[in-house]
This record gives sequence, structure tokens and C-alpha cells, in this order.
Amino acid sequence: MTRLVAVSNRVAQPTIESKSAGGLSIGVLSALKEHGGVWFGWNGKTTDGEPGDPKIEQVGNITYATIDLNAVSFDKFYNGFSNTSLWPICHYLLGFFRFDRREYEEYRHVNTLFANKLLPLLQPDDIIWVHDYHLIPLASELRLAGIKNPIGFFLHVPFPDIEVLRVLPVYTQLLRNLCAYDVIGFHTPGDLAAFNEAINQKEIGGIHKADRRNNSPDRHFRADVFPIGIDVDNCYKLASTARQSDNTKRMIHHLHDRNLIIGVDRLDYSKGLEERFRAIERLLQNYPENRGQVSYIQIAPKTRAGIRAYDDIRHTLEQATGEINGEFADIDWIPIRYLNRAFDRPTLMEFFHEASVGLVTPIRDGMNLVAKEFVASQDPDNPGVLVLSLLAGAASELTDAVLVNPYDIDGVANGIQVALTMPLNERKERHASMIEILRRNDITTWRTHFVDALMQARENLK
Ligand code: ADQ
Repeated sequence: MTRLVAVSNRVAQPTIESKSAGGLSIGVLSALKEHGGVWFGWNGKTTDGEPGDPKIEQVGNITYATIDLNAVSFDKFYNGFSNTSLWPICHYLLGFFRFDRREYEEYRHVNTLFANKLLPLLQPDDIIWVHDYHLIPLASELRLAGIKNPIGFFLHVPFPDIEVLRVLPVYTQLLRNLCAYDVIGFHTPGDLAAFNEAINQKEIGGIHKADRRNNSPDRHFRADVFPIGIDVDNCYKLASTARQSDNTKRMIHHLHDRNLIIGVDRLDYSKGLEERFRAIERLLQNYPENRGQVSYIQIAPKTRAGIRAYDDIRHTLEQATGEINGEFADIDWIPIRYLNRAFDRPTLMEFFHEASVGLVTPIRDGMNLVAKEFVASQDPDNPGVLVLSLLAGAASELTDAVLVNPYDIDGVANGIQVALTMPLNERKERHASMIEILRRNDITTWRTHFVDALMQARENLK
């Protein structure tokens, strides 16, 4: 029987309470729950010595196989090359980009380690699905070790334009590594186009659209668009129990019938939070009728502690909150509630359900699942309005959101005002058309299309 083996840097283990697992974990877990299979990756723990054999744990139809990583190695691989070189490049944020060849070498070393630890677990009929930028060289490593199974790769972040990619000194090696996969998946047509342009560059040579051979002469790769989706019914089910959880009751009590504007993000500089806080300030300046009438709640739990840029953004947001609340707050009202913590999914969906406006304004994002969850959580008879960044992958599907450029502070403030004053009929129409798209491209479609593409790759080899 064909097993699905998912591989990602971090495995969201069932025994570890993680309220703030990011979008990748949410997507992989939903796909594995439906299909069953193995999830291999790092368990979140570091050691002083060399990592041991994978620890195996069976929960329902998922086998979790996880390893430790050496602390020094992890720092260079994860905090270093993955998140200080690749992450900024993929998000077009060159001001945050740093490159250190030793970190890149450790990145390759960790990929070799992943391949070596995964090898003994693999069976001939397995299909392997590798996730995200931390593991680009993994297929090359597995092929070197003689693995013939179909291997797919899904990039959860944007694929950058070639002129940005070229800033990375080792980009040609990574492009060649990507072409060792049988299937390469992206969120949007724009990402796919950028990838196609990159592999057609002279300097990487030998990989042409018409002849997409990867490392071995009998294999070709397929690059395509597989937009990640959500479980629409599950979001709505969680959301429509609203006013039941203690957190939701307390939140509503303190809202005093004001309009709720909500933002939920990992605390990351790519999410455009500083610009978003300034847009709230501008809303209160440009449209003073909102003073005392709206409450903006921003939920943003810390991630990637230890990387300087992430400590800096925390500091910046704390300062901006203080300034804006200082300027506008009244005896019985503050405009911004900034919560540096995670909530469980049911509570988040309930919060979304109660909100008049969902504010999702990343300065670049692969997809953005929060945008989709917000829409799915709304009451179809009285839905809130999504204000969405043009620079999030989700904007290529959710064209009925109020689309804004996150760098344009006045434009975002204006978008929020449009959302706050939108007539019920228009809200309902926009919501219905977005729900239809969410249903068409849901989590099941994402998983089945990708797995089908891997199965097809296997057929092509026979
Ligand atoms: P992320 O950058 O993590 O994902 P996103 O797609 O929005 O961004 O997913 C975040 C997930 O975590 C959502 O399901 C959300 O509900 C949850 N979450 C966020 N904040 C939370 C909080 N405070 N408490 C609890 N849960 C919280 C990466 C890419 C995205 C891409 C996804 C999936 O950066 O562009 O959409 O992978 O491919």
C-alpha cells in the first residue's frame, strides 16, 4: 500500500501543546489526518551531542518520527541560513538579508542528516512530500543514497523574482536541488512564473522548459500551482459556537458593542504589523468618528526568538502601541489591544466570527491562512469584511476582499473605513463569492492534487 511520508523541519507533535503552530504545520497536519501516513522531522529539542535515531509514535492514522538536532548546528541551519538568508530573500526583504557560508554549509549538513535518518524508515511504495525552504536539498541527498521513490516539494513561502534571488550567492545550487524533485508546488501562478524564469537563466544551464530532466536521465519534474486551502466547514463549526468559550465571553463583554477589528499573525516582520498599527492610528486621525467606536485586537505570539530582527519587531510594536493608545485612549476605551500570546483554534475562530473587520496586511506572504480562516468563520447572514494585502498569495484567490497595499498607510486606513461602512448586501455578496472559492480550493483539494501529481510521477517512471 502507498504510504504518504511528509517531511518538514518541525513536526507538530500531538503530545506537545503548541497553540501557535504556524501555517505549514496546520496544512501538513490536516493533509495527513485525511490521508494517514508518516510525518518525519525535528521534534523541537536541541542536544549537545549528535542526534540519535528517530523516536516513533503512533497517533491515530499518523506515525510521528522525530529527531533532535545539535544545538550549534540548529542555530546555524535554522536561525542562520534558513531564517536570516532564505526567509528574507523569499519575502523580498533584502534589508533583513545576511549570508554566512558556514551557516549555508550547516544547512546542507542538516539536510544530509535528515536524509540519513529518514532512509531506514522508507519503503519502496512510499511517496515522499517535503515541505518548505529549510529542506530544499533533501531530494538530492535522498537520490544520492539511491532512493527511487517519487519525491515532491511544496514551497510555503513566495518564490522570489530572479533579480532578488540572485542576491543569494548559492542560488544556482539551490535551483538545481529543487529540480531533483519530481513535483515542485507553489501557492500562486506568480510564484510558478518566477521559478520558471529562474530555471531558464543561462547561468544555471541545462534546465529548460522543454527538457525538464532532473538528476537522472529518466526523470522529469513537474512544477505547478497548488494553492493551500483550509477545512471550511470545520472553521465555521468552531466559529459558530461563539460566545461559548470563556475567552470569547470576556472579549465580548469588554467590547461594549463596539466594532471589532482583528489581526492574528505570528510575530514576524513580514506580516506588516508596524505598518498595520500606523494604519489604525491613521484611521483614527482621518476618520475621527471611529474614536471610541472601534477596538483593534492584534494577537501575535512570539516566534523565532533569538533572531535579532524578531526581537526588534517586538520592541517596535510595544512602542507603537504605547504611543497610539497614549494619544487616543479615553477613560473607558483604548484603541489597540496587543496580545503577545497564542490562543487555541476554537477561540481564534470565535474571535473571527465576532469581528467586523479582519485585518490581514502582510508586506509579503506565500498564501496566508488567517485570511481564509477569517472568511470561513463569518456568519453568512451578517459577515465581517476582510481587508487583505495585495502582496499576500491569498489575494490572487480572494479578489472580493477589500484589497490594499500594506505600505500605503492612508490606503489601508481607507480600506478599513470602507470595510466598517460597507452595506449588508455588499458584505453578503463578497462573502458568498469568497466562500465558493475557499470550498473549491480547500485543504482536501490541495492534498489530493499534490498526492495525485506524485502518483502520476511514479506512473511516468514505469
Ligand atoms: P505562516 O507564516 O505561519 O505560514 P499563515 O498562513 O497565516 O502564516 O498561518 C498561520 C496559522 O497559524 C493559521 O492557521 C493561524 O490560525 C495560526 N495562528 C496564527 N497566529 C496564531 C495565534 N496567535 N494563536 C494560535 N494560532 C495562530 C506559512 C507561510 C504562509 C502560508 C502557510 C501555509 O508563511 O504564507 O499560508 O505557511 O502554507
